[in-house]
Amino acid sequence: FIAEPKIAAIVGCPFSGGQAKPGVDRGPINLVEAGLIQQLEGLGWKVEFDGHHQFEEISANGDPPIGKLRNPRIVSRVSKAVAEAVGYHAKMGKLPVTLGGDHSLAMGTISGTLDTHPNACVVWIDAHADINTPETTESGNIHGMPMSFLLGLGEKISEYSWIQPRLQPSSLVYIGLRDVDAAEKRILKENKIKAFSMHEVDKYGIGKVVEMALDHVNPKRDRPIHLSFDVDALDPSVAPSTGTPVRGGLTFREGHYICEAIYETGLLVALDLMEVNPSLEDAASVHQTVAVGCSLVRAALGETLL
Ligand code: B3U
Ligand code: MN
Ligand code: MN
Repeated sequence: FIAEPKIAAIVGCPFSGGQAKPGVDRGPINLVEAGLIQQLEGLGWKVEFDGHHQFEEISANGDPPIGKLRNPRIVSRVSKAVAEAVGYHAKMGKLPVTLGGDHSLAMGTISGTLDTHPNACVVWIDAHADINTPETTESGNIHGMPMSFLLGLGEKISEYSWIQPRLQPSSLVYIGLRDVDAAEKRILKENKIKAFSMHEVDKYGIGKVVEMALDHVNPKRDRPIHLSFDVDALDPSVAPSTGTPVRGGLTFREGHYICEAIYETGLLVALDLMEVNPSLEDAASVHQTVAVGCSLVRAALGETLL
């Protein structure tokens, strides 16, 4: 699906409005400053990056809550801009690599992918399911809800009517879950959404889990893949600087294995790396988390040991 020579388009998204902790907007800036672009060029990719998005221009006059949703207009408008950017790069045959920023941005990235690749499936790597609806959310944080908007679940909010709910529940698979709200568990069951929690990673091993995940969403290995990686899927000992760390996560190698295995399919059409927050924890933790983030992206773009 990606034309040769392979071109990656970096979509830097300094945005934190989908959750409450400041600093996650610095994630993409730190990832690029750490040398991510040169590292990808070192793998043989042509890399396009013309600066981070300037979301400051998107405003919404105080943006009071809609129901329980916090910052609902800004989050919607930013994601819409991201959908257009990702969709454009994908149409040009490039691989959009979106650097977050919080995971609400995936409403945009996945919408953009589906504009160009309507048959794409989504592999979502996260400690959380991010599938609360406007009714079920307890936090009001929209980074905990992008999947429900993309699937068309829950109450319709007119501000979000630009999102076409085109993703089928059978086209989504999760790996890494370990902090899922009761209402989210119900939503996963009702919609028969396939999820491999850390329990399954322990039971089967990551190799088997990725194979089973792909067998579910991509049995013939012929569908484009959107990989959305929330860095909090990794154990906090591996990626400490993130807004909602949950112990018992993926090891360094398990996280990388997922990226390598998706790359090996040759079907990757879009990648998100989300929720790196360089303002959390000490300098060494920040350095470690940013380095791991760069390394996951390299793994998904073909860095191998041999
Ligand atoms: N499920 C909770 C917590 C959460 C979701 N995503 C993150 N945290 N990062 C919520 O707020 O919806
Ligand atoms: Mn997430
Ligand atoms: Mn998460």
